[in-house]
Amino acid sequence: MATLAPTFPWVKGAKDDYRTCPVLTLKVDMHAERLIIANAVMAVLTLTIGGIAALLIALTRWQTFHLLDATWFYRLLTLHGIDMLIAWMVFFEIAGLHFGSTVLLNARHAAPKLAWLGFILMTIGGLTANVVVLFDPRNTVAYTAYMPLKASPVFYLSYILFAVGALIAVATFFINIVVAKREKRFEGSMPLVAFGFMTAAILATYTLLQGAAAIVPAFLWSMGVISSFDPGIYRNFFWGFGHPAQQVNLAAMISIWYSLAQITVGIRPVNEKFSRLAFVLYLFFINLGAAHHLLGDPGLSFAWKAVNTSYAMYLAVLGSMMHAFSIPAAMEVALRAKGYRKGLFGWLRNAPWKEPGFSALVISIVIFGWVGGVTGVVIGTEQINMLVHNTMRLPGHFHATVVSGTTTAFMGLTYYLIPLIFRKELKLKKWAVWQPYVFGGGMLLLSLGMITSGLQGVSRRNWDITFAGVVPGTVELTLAIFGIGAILAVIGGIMFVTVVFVSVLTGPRTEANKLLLVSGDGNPVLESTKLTDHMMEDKQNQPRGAFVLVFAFLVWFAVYYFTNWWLLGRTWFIR
Ligand code: HEM
Ligand SMILES: [Cu+2]
Repeated sequence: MATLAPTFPWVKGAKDDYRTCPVLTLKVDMHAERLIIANAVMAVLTLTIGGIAALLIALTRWQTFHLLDATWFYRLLTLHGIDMLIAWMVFFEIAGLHFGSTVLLNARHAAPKLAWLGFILMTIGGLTANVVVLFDPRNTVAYTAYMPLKASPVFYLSYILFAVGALIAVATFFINIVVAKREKRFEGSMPLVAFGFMTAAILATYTLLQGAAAIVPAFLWSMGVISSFDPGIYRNFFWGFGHPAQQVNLAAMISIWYSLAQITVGIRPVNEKFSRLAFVLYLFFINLGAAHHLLGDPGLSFAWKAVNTSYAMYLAVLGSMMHAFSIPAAMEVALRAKGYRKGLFGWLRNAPWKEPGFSALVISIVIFGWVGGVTGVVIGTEQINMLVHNTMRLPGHFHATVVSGTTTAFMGLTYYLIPLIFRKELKLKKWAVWQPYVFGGGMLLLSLGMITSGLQGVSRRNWDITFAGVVPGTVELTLAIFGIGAILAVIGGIMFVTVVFVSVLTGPRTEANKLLLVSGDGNPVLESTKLTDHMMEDKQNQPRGAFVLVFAFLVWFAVYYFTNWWLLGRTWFIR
């Protein structure tokens, strides 16, 4: 970064266009700052609405309470899917893209007007979707809106507005990168975290275009302009959007893993090329995964399904495993370099467990990989999918990935955005220390409860499971585990939202003066633990513990995978 121009080209004389963050020692463009704040606020707001719906639908699926009637259950299920999976995730990611293409590159926001247009369209689209789902009974179609379920035209229009807004915002990411390169804000390849966000942005672009190919015809059909549209084609395009959208979440989450590991233990990636390659694998292979949503569909051949959901698809899984080794390994090296070298896991015992960014990171990695990743590969395998299709194992899987994994990581990062970008002191620090544990612990119970209920045949998206007669006692138990987990997770969610809003809405604006929130000696960690090449290569600092953990993971993976084949074998008795 030595040859950087001293100031932004356009700020000559104008003082209020950027500030220099004393902690990151990076320039923060004020347009970018306001955009990040606006998107983050909308993200937390939609998370709050989605969370209220979460509690109510969870207390309905927990058969002992069975709180809502059918209409309200499906209405709030729809709302929950939209606000959580679409609004909370995408608003937060757009905030991340604005951050990654400006602050991280020490560059300006080159297209703020366009970015605001994107934000406004997303906000109108998101709020409209909420209103029409709550007040128009035609729109209880779940967030997937599978044809031939017919929602009102405004429902589809709200999706289109949101998606166009998101596309515009993503376009500004690319504009920023090109301008930053031209203005020589960075040299050579961009920093790893920004590179990860770029992966997310590329995925987002074709994801949103495929979404349009599903939603636009559905919109026309709902208005009566076209008389029919093949539900199979709709599903194909819908998942061409819905599945890669999860990979946008994944790429964003992993970029945030690298940031949190850098912030909290000062890592340096053990091998940057290796990490970049892992991101590139997503770009090329993850789209194939979309086919795993169609495994129960008629009309597609076995061979088509099997090819698309395995082989090349596993190259994308390989990408995740590369990151899942590379980050813990880098954390181990960094902590060993600080002197925590005792035994295999001394580094882990001495890690900053009270720092919310660190605990959120570890919880996110562990539940994402050990629960979400492993169950996902099983669900996505053509043959064993038959054991699982449309049971509670599905939401069990993705509450481990997109919630315990992505949402926890986003929450962890938010704690640092408050001092660095909102420029507010973090309030209720004790709550923040506990929050990742309460949320993560609750989510783990919820996922395991859903997975074990699904194993016994409880279906997903089902208002009442008693219609078929008796419910076995073990289902009552697993649903209770799920329900208790849900309550804990909601408490964790309330803690998060409270910390954010109390911090942001009270107290004066102040420049941050340190990076760590609760642990550490107040020195910016990035400075105090700059890892030298010598430290990285020191034999004593090699990541032996992380290696053992990864090996244990692979064993668990194999056990779970083959157990499912064994279970499948037991469903037929061939004599
Ligand atoms: C306190 C936190 C949460 C709780 C208690 C919770 C609970 C639930 C429950 C009970 C269901 C219905 C399952 C079924 O009947 O099939 C559900 C569905 C779902 N949840 Fe969550 N959830 C939480 C957070 C989240 C978050 C943060 C996301 C996304 C980032 C998310 C994404 C989804 C999705 C996509 C569905 C499927 C909706 C559908 O089938 O249409 N959830 N959740
Ligand atoms: Cu998928």
